Amino acid sequence: MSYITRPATPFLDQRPGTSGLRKRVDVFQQPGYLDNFVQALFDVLPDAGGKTLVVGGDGRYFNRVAIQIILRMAAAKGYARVLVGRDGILSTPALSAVIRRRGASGGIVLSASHNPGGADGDFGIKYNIANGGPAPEAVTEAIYRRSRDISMIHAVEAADLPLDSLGTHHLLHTRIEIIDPVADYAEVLRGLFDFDAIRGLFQRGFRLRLDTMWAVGGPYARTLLEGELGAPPGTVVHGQSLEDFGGLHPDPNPANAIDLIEHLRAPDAPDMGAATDGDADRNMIVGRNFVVSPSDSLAVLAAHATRIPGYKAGLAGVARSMPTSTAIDRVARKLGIACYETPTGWKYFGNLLDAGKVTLCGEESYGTGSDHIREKDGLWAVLFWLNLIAVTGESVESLVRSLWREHGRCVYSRHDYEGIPTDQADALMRDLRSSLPRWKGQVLAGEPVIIADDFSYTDPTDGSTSERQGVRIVLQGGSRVVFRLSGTGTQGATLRIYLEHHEPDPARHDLPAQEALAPLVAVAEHVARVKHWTGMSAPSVMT
Ligand code: VG1
Ligand code: CO
Repeated sequence: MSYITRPATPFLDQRPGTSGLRKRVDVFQQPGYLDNFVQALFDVLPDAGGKTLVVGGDGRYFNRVAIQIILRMAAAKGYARVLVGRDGILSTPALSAVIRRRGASGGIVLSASHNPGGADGDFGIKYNIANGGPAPEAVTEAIYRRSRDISMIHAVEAADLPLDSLGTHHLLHTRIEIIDPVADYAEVLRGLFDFDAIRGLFQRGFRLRLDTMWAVGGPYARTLLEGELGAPPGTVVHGQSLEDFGGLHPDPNPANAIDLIEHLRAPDAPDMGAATDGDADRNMIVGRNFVVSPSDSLAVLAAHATRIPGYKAGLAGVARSMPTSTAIDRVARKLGIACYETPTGWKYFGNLLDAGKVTLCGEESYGTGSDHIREKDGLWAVLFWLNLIAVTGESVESLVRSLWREHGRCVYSRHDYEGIPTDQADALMRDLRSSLPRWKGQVLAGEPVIIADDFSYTDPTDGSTSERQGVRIVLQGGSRVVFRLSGTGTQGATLRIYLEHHEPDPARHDLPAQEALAPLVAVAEHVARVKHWTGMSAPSVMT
């Protein structure tokens, strides 16, 4: 075994987006593409002597190839120890848990999360720092800058390591440990929830259907729910991790988890349904014939948190991404705690969590989490709901309806326009931004516009700022339309339009969301000329 150095030519498109670098698999398969990005990462990190790195992924196509490349490069970087999930598997929340519990200096997640997998799908890579959370923008930008002038790749020359059984190997001076991908994570969850209460729920015949969408959540859910919590076998469906996620789109929303929605609509529906995404950090919660909006889910969890052992001391504060509904703000006001509004992406929650300013946080995109790790966590959310149902005896639907009764309903929807030519999407945003001064004070949908701006965020802990994080049109009554371009897609651009309307009147809580939001859809079209710029007459996906 020896060190080798190879010349490299930069790829100029390696700027990480909302959550790491995501590209089509064939882009990652270009010789040197992954190596360059990893070298850029290692070049910006300090010396690795004596340090531990964690590596794992969601098991999608190219995961195993990527891990072998990374291990050979990590050895050249000089890590003392690299921890790898067996079979190269670590869900995003599990990786975060391993980093924190084992005192690692960071970790590499191989995942394109909710993006489709397989040879024709997407691949991705993300770096997490010592707190277990996604690297902040300053780090990802430094990696990008470095990637543009990479000239050398450093690796060791060695054969592939067997990843399929627990054990220890050496690559020159680096100790490679193949670890159980579930153990550390399971231990963290055991410390938060009342497992006896959840066990009792299943003993009383409670039925859950958890759809892990052929993705990495399966092994975690089976071990904990069917193994430890006594849920009957068959509770976890689509539980085998497949490299192509069965050809489906592992995004837990009503459009992609249609099979789950149908089961929860059936006459013999289970009591609760849930789904997790490609890397198991997202969750969708469904009651009998009742889909829970992610923003409402976050608010329900916050409202009842003190009934859960891990949160019985109360919440320090909460945080949501800007486009996420204000349901959580209303709960926070009642609890007398702070509610922070951050840009989209989990990386912005890390500092708030580290500083002890917030305990729970979430996003409208089916992401919820807490200070137990530094990533959103799909199975955590499912256990939180189960624990809540076990101690309150209420159903999913009644928990959400109580929230609405108390605070009004934040009717919410996201409209995505996918696959727009990038220059047209950019033109739409440019045009919209330049029109902003025009809207303030005008009456739209019968109400004056009180805010028309481009969201910018100053981190209260380190003062770093992030600008141009989404255009907001806010009406006097609090209704909002938000526009931003996705930072996780790999083909063309995706325009996301977020719509929120607060409805205090319980008699109107059952109006279909799209109907209640129609006036705001008209506002969106009026201010952004969506049809003109996208050439599309309707969104590709509405969630
Ligand atoms: C999307 C979501 C965002 C989420 C991100 C990563 O980003 O909107 O809320 O944090 O995906 O989630 P964007 O830029 O496409 O809107 V995951 O589970 O795909 O890592
Ligand atoms: Co994900």
